Amino acid sequence: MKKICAIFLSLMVASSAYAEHALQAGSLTIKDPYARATVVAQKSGGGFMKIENTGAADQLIGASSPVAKEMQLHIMSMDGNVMKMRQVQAMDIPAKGSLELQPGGLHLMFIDLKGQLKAGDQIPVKLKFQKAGEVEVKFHVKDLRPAHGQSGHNHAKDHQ
Ligand SMILES: [Cu+2]
Repeated sequence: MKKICAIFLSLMVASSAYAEHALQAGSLTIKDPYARATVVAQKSGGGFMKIENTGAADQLIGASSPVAKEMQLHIMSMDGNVMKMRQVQAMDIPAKGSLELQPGGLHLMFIDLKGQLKAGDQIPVKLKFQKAGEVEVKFHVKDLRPAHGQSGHNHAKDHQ
């Protein structure tokens, strides 16, 4: 009996840890948008999500949020041994495919944050798609440890 309880409990924990929120916009489903919590005085931060597409190809072309002066689309890649990021004008969402923004890869960048992003906060972000138009989603702020092996990458520092 004890064992069954333990299993049940671990299932509950697992399911709440993975509880996703999602938002539908036409043929696009925006899944689990979240932002990395920032430290005091940090002026920029990263935003991530997964976008699934059941229809024709679309593009993510911009984003804005009242918490930041500006938001940019960024891509991160290795240049030799150095992790670098640069701005891109659009991110492709293939027809009947998906686009994933995640630490170490494509991401949204909050530039000139007006305040600290604290774990548990929900921040409104307006996403702009080429075809689906503007969609407002809530990014959940999460306290993330530095991604494995990427301790050298520091958004705050990179953008100074
Ligand atoms: Cu960035």
